[in-house]
Amino acid sequence: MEKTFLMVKPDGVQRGLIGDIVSRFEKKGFQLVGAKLMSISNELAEEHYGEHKERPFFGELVDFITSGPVFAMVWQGENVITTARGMMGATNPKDAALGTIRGDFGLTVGKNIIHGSDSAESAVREIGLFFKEEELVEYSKLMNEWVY
Ligand code: IDP
Repeated sequence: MEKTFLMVKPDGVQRGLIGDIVSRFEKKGFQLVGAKLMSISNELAEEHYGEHKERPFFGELVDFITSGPVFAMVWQGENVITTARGMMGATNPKDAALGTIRGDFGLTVGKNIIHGSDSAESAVREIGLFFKEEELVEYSKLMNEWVY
């Protein structure tokens, strides 16, 4: 089953949005297979956002993502990577549709509440960066027979 890495960023944690965000993915029918509240080191932040190293906002991005705890998660389900991106909304909350997480809760691109892997390759890479194999839980969920 497809898996993706999702993370409530420090602004979402501080604003008390973890519960709402988890609830949206649960209600959609996805299955949580790993989760933890954690601090991100500078080293991990630079690795995670490596593709943006040359961008002018890179320093700001690393400072922000290390500024407070994040809630890191792994979710699984059919098409979870693309569907979760849709549920998050556009990168800049001002362009994100209402009903999406960024559209409902955010105002600026620098504080856009949530991160989600953008491809199968990113999902594998990011899950590996944030979680050890033994932190992911394989279990069958009774709900699934009413989802699929
Ligand atoms: P994504 O998070 O929707 O995949 P990316 O383009 O991969 O978007 O950018 C990563 C993160 O970098 C964004 O979520 C946002 O927090 C931040 N970011 C993107 N563009 C800007 C900018 O112009 N200024 C400040 N932060 C930015």
